[in-house]
Amino acid sequence: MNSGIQIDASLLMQEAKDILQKNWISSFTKPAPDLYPHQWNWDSGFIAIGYSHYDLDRAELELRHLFSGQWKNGMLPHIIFNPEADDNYFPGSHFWETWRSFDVPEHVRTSGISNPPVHGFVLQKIYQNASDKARALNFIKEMFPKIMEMHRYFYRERDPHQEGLVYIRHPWESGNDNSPTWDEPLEKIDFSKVKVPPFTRKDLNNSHEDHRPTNLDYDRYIYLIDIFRKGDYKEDQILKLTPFAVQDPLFNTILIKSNRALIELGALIGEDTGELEAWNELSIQTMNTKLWNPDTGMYDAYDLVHNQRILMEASSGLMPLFGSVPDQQKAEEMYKTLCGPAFSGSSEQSYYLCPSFTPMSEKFNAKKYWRGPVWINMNWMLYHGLNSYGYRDKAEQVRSESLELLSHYGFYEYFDPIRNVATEHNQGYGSRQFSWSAALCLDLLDDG
Ligand code: 2M8
Repeated sequence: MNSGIQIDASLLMQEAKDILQKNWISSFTKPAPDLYPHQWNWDSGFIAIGYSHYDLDRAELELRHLFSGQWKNGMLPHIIFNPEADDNYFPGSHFWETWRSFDVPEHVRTSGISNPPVHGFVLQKIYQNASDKARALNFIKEMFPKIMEMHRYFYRERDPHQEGLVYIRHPWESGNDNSPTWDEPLEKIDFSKVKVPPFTRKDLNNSHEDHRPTNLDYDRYIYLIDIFRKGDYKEDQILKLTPFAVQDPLFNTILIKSNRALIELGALIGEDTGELEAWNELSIQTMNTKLWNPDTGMYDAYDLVHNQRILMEASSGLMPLFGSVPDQQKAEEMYKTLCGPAFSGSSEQSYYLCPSFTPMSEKFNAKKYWRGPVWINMNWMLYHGLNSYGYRDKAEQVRSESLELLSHYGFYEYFDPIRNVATEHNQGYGSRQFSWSAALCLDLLDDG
């Protein structure tokens, strides 16, 4: 380990498996014991990667249960509700009024938005880790068409200019829910002119308010859901009504990475992959022409409603490394950004890699959710991205610091990036026993 910290890998592995077992409820895994009582879309993808190291059954069940909530138009919702816990989380299934859409599945309750499409590369990971390749191949055959339908949905319904970049229509779709990246478009909503339906938050029953979004953030989240309800979940209607439609470099990177994985898996099972190749060519090209920012050495986001770039100061602007989007020259610029003061700090103030938002910004908050803390899933993607461009030492630093955080402070949802504060505080933030921290720990340990 670069840090010189000794890690007991077998103990960590056992703890990680215990957490997944604790959060498992009959056919899927909750992200956390209390705060998140349902099945979450991208969480389950990362969780399945963890299971694939020791329990192929569970990995398969996790994805199967997730896709039982897929809509008829291909959309995979960000939450598949657990009917037994519907009262424990807001917004619960009824609030979404998804019955307004003809596309909802018959017997499964879901939310009405999606999440980063991790499932293509997750499926590939499951195949790579499986000892029973014949069985894993059958699972690829089962999942491939469902994942393809989801990708078709994104390129058909969320790419109005047919430029290969899909938009998110709610911050929760990004997975980086409370990132300051979304502030600019959200601040344009004038609440003296619009009405937010009444609601009561429940997240603060299970988490510290300093670590969670503000009430104003929730007003914005709920206002957007009301627009989806008014638009009957029809994408063209919603696009006319919504103040929020953003092309996010992380979301598009994940789509590209999954396209690439499906191209390789498709070859294994004899599927035609021409559609995937055409999508990827256009997506990569437009990421580089429309979102690349040579001044920052990162990829920006783009606000489609107000037709303007959003200057990226979040680590998601570095994630295109994970999707092999930049050429080597751009990758070198990104590497310098990562190693510079914005994300690595200085000798006086050093950070755990990688803060989710640059501590140099006044919007940085070391404790609050996606506004600064280190997240294990983001580190996992960064680790793989750096490795693929040959930045092996930096990749190893990201891997070892992630394991250091987990073994030192526990399997928290997120961590303070400022080293001396983290040490003093001696724990992480958000929920304890967080499933994707445990699952990806297993994968990072396996790469050691
Ligand atoms: C967080 O998001 C949910 C809403 O979907 C919440 O705050 O209640 C995010 O960290 C998201 O990325 C994650 O998928 C979810 C469950 O872990 O929690």
